[in-house]
Amino acid sequence: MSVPEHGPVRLADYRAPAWRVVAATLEFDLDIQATQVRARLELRRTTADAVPLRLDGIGLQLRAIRLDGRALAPHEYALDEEALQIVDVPATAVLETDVTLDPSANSALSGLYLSGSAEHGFLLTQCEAEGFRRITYYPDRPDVLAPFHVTLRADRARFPVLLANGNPAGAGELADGRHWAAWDDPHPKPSYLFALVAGRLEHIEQPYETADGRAVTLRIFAEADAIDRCGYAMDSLVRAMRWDEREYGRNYDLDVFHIVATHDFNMGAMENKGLNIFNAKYLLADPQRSSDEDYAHVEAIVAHEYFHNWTGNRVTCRDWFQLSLKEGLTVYREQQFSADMNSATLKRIEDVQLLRRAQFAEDAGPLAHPVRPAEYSAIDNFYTATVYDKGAELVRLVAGRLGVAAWRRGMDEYFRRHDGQAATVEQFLAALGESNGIDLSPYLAWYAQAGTPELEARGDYDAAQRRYRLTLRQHTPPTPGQAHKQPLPIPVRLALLGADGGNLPLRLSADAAPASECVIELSGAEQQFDFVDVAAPRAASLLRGFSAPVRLQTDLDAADLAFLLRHESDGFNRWEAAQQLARRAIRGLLAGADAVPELAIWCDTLTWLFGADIDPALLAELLTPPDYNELAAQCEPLDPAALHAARETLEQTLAQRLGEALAARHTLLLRSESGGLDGAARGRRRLLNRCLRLWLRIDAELAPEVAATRYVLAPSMTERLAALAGLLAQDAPQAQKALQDFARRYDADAVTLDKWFALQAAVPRADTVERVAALLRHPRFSLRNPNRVSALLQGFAARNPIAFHRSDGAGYRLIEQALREIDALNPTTAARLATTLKDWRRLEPQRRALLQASLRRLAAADSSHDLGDILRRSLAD
Ligand code: B3K
Ligand code: ZN
Repeated sequence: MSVPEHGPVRLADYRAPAWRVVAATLEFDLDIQATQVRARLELRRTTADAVPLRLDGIGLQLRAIRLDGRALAPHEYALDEEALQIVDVPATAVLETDVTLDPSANSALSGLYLSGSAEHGFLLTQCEAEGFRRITYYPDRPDVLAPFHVTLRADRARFPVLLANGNPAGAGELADGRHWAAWDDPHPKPSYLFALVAGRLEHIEQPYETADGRAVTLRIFAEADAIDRCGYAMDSLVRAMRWDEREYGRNYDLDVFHIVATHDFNMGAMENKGLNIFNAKYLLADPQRSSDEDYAHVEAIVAHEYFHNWTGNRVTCRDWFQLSLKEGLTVYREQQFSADMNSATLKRIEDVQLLRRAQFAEDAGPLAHPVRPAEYSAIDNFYTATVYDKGAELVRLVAGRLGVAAWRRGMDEYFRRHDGQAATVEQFLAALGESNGIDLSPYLAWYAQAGTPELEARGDYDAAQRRYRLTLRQHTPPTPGQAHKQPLPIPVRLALLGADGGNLPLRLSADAAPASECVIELSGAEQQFDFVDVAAPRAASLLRGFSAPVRLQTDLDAADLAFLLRHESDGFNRWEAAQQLARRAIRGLLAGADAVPELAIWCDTLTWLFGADIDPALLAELLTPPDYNELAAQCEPLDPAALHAARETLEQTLAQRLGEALAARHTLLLRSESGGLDGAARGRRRLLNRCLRLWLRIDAELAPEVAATRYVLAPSMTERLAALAGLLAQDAPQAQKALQDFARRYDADAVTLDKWFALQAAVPRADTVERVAALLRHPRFSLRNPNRVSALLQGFAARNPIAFHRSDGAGYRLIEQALREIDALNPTTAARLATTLKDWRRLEPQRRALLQASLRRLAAADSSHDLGDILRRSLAD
């Protein structure tokens, strides 16, 4: 394995930049194979003493270099693979460089690259975190902020559209069929927010007036075959802009806001100032080709990137250790927005599902790290569920501690203090706390400590005293590099339910006003809370709304949980009661118990609820046991086949218990199904498809016939996918025909064809390994395209325990082989795929040895810095 050229980067080593960029002027002569970049940087030294000027730069061919107008001789500067250094530079200076680069050879998709073919594709950039240094020599760090003036020149016929950040600042014709366009971004920004796009693109546009009166033109650009699918993204953008004005008083700050869609992108989207770039799968939507989930993603991600304009761009991060300052906060803002636009309960359930299956799993394995890590070796590997999703939970803790009005006051103060700056987590907490006279510094410990706290709760009722005593205890298991953990402030939102299911009035002291719900905060390792003058509770409902990202263990028995499942008015905790019952049932099955009472109680209670008047979308979630990956993170030793089988037993038993009611409900819901996109229609469809999935388990005759018909007649992609996935999961005879039809229908549409690859990778059969191996050679498959790799290989490794964990190790070897090839093309994609191998240690001995051997072979070979970092940390003791 190639050793990193230098040791890890440490937060403790942070030093303010010695050189600032007062203004950056860039000129691009764009060409697919040979683009020339001329940079003119006005530099100012920040230190009293002379310090060499060091600029980052990777893979650039330096053609010319001038300091204050004078060409430098080779002995006056030093160049290595990563940097340009000039020792003798006056305290203010102008540096000009000319470099050449080849976008068509950039398969890593970082820096300036080509999307699509050389003949028809277009040029674009991705700079976060450290891509800008692949475009020109620059102090490529987030705390160097500068206004940018950018001129793009290119052949007009080949590149009719020329875009960069900021406002348009002129355009015109040049000789030889070339043209130019200039862009001015007046808002000082770090280089990671730089972007340009050039090519043949269509657009849609819409005028928008901000609450503070600025006229803005909103445009979405896409290639011709996709431009008619951008309308929903535009509507989502307008909703997000209005919402940010209303909820946070934030207005947009340029004359144009542009979004561009590409099929070749390493992640979901990128918030470049005024020029967001999107992975097409999170921007394009139409009723025939997009599922309800796709629509939700488009709305959420368009909003997320837009919200970054203030949380990320106007206030950016001092260094990459502070990444969660922008990401956790922006995820939280997006969660609030999506909750407001849709069902708040459902959104919370989905967010917690994701947190548990991705972040809790990360916290429980070798890649665990704090929301603000103390060191990193490859920063691209820290765009994780911990930084994003646990980071959002921490913002939620703080927002909850403050309450609605104080949160808004605190955020106003944060923007007032730090607009135009690169800030830290400490500054964020200080602004929020000081504007409200509250010390929020205890929450900083959450940012520094990895691992998921375990919270134990015990309730005791003293009838004579009418006192309910809640004892809370916390403990966080060790994580790599952090053996000892400290107690954290854990807010617990709770209610006590009486025998009739209603909330009992609660108070902690006799002179307090009683409330139906309250929040207590555990700050030490153990604490008792006495609720006084309270009637005997039937059950305590703790951690309502998931008020802290912890694993809760209560003294409730299965009957108590069933009671909560029937009566709890907090939708989230109602769902949580079902999850807890299911988790206990699975534990019982895995332990080989003869009788598993929780399984029967779970089924009985859900059957009762199935006939009750309950929101269809919530009911669909109640009927779904916890995700395999969430459960796996709790099992050691883990036998993937046994865990999968236990989860199957739950679904099968539930389906049998519901029996004919499934077909009846399915028929009823199908009658009202017409592909509508409103929330109610989406909720009904969720239940409709859940019913089909369960019904297919108990009826091998009629149910597959109905599914096959629904596949053909489906008015929406959600239905078509559900029918096909159900047929495939049951291995129904109709499945293959439908699969072939799907490929024919959507052959020309990359985003939808990805679903075809993903569906096959997810088929829970041992021979899916061979199927995936064959699909790797399919003419439509390419290891160069991150979406396709993710659909086929990430889907296989992360969501198909039966095939991936096949006991002969064939699944591991498949990923091992693919990783070698992907890493040579695109290290970011390889490193992400490699995280699916991290949990080898918790496996039962046979699989553990096989997976460890695959990891070791990979680690022994040459690999990229990014992949090497994941392998090294996964294998570390
Ligand atoms: N900020 C980008 C992610 C960049 C990832 C770089 N490896 C998208 C987002 O979080 O909005
Ligand atoms: Zn983000």
